[in-house]
Amino acid sequence: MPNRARRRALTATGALLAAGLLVLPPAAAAAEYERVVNGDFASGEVNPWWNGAGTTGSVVGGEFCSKVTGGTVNGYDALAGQNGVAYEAGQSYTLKFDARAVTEQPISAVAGEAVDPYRQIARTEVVVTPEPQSFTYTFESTLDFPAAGNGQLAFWFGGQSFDNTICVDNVSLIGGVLPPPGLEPAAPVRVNQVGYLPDLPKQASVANESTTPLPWTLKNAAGAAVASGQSTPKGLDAGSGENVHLVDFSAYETVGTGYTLTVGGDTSHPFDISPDVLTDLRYDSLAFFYHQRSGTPIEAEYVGAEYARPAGHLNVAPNKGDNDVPCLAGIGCDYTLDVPGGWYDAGDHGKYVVNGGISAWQVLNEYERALRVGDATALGDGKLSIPESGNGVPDILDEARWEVEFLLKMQVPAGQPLAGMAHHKIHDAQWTGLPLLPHEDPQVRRLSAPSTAATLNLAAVAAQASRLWKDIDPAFSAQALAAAEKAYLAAEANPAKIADPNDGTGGGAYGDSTVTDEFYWAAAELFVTTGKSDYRADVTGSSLYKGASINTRGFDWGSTGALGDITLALVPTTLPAGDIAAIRQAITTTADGHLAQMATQGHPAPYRTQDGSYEWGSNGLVANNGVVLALAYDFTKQEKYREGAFGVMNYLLGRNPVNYSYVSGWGDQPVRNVHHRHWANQLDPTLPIAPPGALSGGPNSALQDPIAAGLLKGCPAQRCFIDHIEAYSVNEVTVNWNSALAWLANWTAEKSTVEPAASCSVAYTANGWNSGLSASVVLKNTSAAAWNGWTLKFAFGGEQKLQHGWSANWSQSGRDVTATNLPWNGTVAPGASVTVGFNASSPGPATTPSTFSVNGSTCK
Ligand code: 9MR
Repeated sequence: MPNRARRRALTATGALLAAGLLVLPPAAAAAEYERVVNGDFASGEVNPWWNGAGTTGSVVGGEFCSKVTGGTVNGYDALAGQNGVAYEAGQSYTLKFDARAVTEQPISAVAGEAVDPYRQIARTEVVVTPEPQSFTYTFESTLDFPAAGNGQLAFWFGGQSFDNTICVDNVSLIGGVLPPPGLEPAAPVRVNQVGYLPDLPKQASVANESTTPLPWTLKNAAGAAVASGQSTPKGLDAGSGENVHLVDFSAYETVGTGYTLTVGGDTSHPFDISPDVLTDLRYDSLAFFYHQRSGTPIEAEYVGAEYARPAGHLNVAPNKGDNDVPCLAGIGCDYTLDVPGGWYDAGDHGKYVVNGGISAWQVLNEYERALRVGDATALGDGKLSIPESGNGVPDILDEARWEVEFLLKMQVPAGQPLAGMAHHKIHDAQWTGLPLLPHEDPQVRRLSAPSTAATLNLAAVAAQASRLWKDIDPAFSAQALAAAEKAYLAAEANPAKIADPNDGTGGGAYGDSTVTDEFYWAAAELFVTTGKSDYRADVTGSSLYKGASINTRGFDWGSTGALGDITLALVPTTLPAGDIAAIRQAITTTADGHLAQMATQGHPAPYRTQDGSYEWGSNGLVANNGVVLALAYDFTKQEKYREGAFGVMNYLLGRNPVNYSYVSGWGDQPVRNVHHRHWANQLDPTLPIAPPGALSGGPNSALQDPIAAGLLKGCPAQRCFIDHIEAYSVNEVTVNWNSALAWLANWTAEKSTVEPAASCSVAYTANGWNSGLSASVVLKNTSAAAWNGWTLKFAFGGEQKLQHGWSANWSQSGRDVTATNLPWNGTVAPGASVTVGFNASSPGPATTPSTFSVNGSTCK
C-alpha cells in the first residue's frame, strides 16, 4: 500500500492457528517472486480480486473491504479471493496480509484450487479485530498450478450470524522458483513470424549471453539447412535488458513457407519468405473497424458466426442507448443528442471525438495518400467484407464514413450554448466489467462537455471528408464542409475549452490541454479543401507550420500537428513549393533519426521517449513512426526508408523481446487475449479471441493496470507486456492504433514489389500573370521501351481552369488535369521527349504541380 496518506499501526502478528501445516524456511536460492497481483490495492481497483456469494467488495481508502452478509454456516459460504495464482509442489511460500473487521470474528486464508474438487494446499485461521493486524504465515505447496491456471488464494469470511465489514490490504504471497509469466524471458530467437520479402533485409534478434559470435542455420520447412552463418554480438540491449545478437540472412532470397532459424540450440517461430507475406494485412487491419461499429448488427455474413453480434446502444433494453443522450450532470447543457453509430473506441464502449478524429483521418489519409502518390486500386470497392461493398464507392471510404457521420452528430446544434462546437465524448456513466457485449451494456450513456480539441478534430476530419466525397456524394461533401467551417469558427470563438482531465469515470478522459496542434491540423485541412485565404493565413502563421511538431516520439491523438503536415505534403495547394519541400524535409529528417536509432537497437523499433521508457499505446506510436518512414520513401524514393518501414512490421510481427506478434491472427504466436469486452475468450470460453488484424497497444513501462503492475514490475521497456485480457494498459486494442497499422499495412503491401525506376521525367515551365498562366510540359520517356500512346496526369494546386491546350487532348475534372497524345505524337522512343502545353486562368498564385504521371507511373 505505498503512496497512500493513510497510516496506521500494525499491532500484532497473527497467530497461526492452522494445525498440521509444515512451516519451512524459504528455500535457500528461491527468487522473491510475488504471486498475487494488486495485493496493495494501490490501483484503486478490486480487479483481479473477486467477491463470491454473500459478499460485495470495493477498494476504499486503499484497502479491499468486503461487506459480508451474516447468517451463514461455513467459512466458505462468504468468500473473496484471486484466481490464477501459481503454486509449485515442494516449494515454500510466505503469505502476508493486513486485516481488520468492524466486528471481531475469525477468518481463514486459504491457498488451494479454484475449481471442483477445491483441493487445499494450506489454510490458516486468524481472528480479525477492529484494530488492524498484520499476519504472516509460511507453508509448502503440495500441488502444482501454473500461472493463470486453477490456483487460488481465497479469504473465507462466512460462518457468522451477524453482518460485518472486513478489510484486507498488503496481501503478498512470495515463493516458488518459476518466474511469473510476465518476466520470464521469451524464447530467444525472434523473427517476423509472418515473413520477409525476398528482396528486403532479413534480420532476427537473439537473446544469448555469449559475447562471441554464434553459428546460425536457416532451415526450410522440411528441416534441411539452406543457409548458415555467424551472429553479430550486439551487447546489452537497453530495450530488452538482454544480451542480444543479430542474425542477418538477407542474402537468402528463395521463396518458401515454414522456414525456421536456429541459433545456439534455440529455434525461432516458423516464417515465410515471399513477396506476398504482407499483402492481406491491409484488409484484416481495416476489417477491425467494422467489428467496432456501434449501432448496427455485426453480421455473420461479413465476419463469420463467431464474431457476429446484435447492434449495440440503440435504446433497446438493457441498453439505455445512444439516442437522447443527456449531458453529464453539472456541465451546463440541458439538451439531449442522438449520437448512435460510429466506432467503439477500444475494448470499452466509449465513443470519443478526440481519438475518433485521428482514427477516421488516418483511414481517409491512407486512401488520399494512395490517390496522390501511391496506388488506390487496391483500396477500391469490393475489397473489404462490409455491407456497403459493391455500392460503387471504395470500401475504405464507406468504413470511414461510418465514423465521420458520428463525429458530425457530436456537434452542438444551432440555438444551444456553444453551438458549432463538438462534445468531447459519449460513454457509460460507470465502468462496466468484462465480458460484456455492446447490446448487453446496461449503463446510462452521457455526453461530456464540448471541448476545443474535439471541435477541431471534427473540423479537420469533416474538411478532409468534404474533398474526398466531392465527386462521390456532393450533398454529403457540402454537409461535411459546412459542419467543418462552423466548427472552426466555434473553436476560434472558444479557443480554450479544455476537456476535464479527470473525467475518467465510465470512459477514458482523453484530456488534451494543448490545442495549437489541433488548430494547425484543422486549418490545414480546411485550406487544402477550400483554398480560402483565411485558413491559409492560419496555416502559414502557425508556430507549427512546416513540420515543426514532427519528432521522434511521434504523433497520436493528443499530438496532431503532423496530420496537418502530412496532408499539406501530399495534396497540391498554392503554398510556395519551398514550404512544401520544408515539410517533406521535416519528415525525412525525422525518418533519418528513426533509422539511426534503429541501427543501435537489439530489437529495432522507431520510437524514442526522453527517458527511454515506453508509454501506453507504444505500438501505435511505433506504427505511426513507420508511417513517417513510409512517407520519407514516398517523397525521396530512397530504399533505406522502405527498409525502415518494413523493419517496423518486423518488430510488430514478432521481432521483439516478448516474441509475440502484436497483431492478432498474424504469426505463429500472436496476441489472443486483448482487452476487449466481446473478444473475451480468456474469461468465457464461448466467446472468441481477437479476430485477425487487431494491433495490441504493446509495452507500457508505466504498468497502469493491476495485472501488469503485479506481473511486470521492473520490466525493461520493450518487455512491459503480457497477453492478458485484464492488462488493459499494455494489451488493449483501439481505433487509433489500428488506423496506424492499416495505413502502414497498405503501404507495405503496395511496396512489396520493387518499384521499377521512374519511366518518365517531366520538365514544367510556366509564365504567369495576374489572372492566368501559360505552361510548357516536356515529357521524356526514361524507360527502356517505346510508348505507343501516352496519358499525362497532374493536379493544379489551386482554382486554375484550363482554357486552351496544344499538342494533346486536354481535359480537367476538379483540379485534376489529363492530357492524352494526338495521333502524330503517341509514339515516343526510349530517351525521346514530347512537348505539350496549355493556357489556364489562375485566380490565385499558381504553383508547380508536385506530381506528374505518364501511363500511371509517377515521373521524376
Ligand atoms: O490511448 C490512450 C493513452 O494514450 C492514455 O495514456 C490512456 C490513459 O489515459 O488512455 C488510452 O486510451 C484509452 C481510452 O482512455 C479509453 N478507451 C481505451 C483507450 C486505449 O486504452
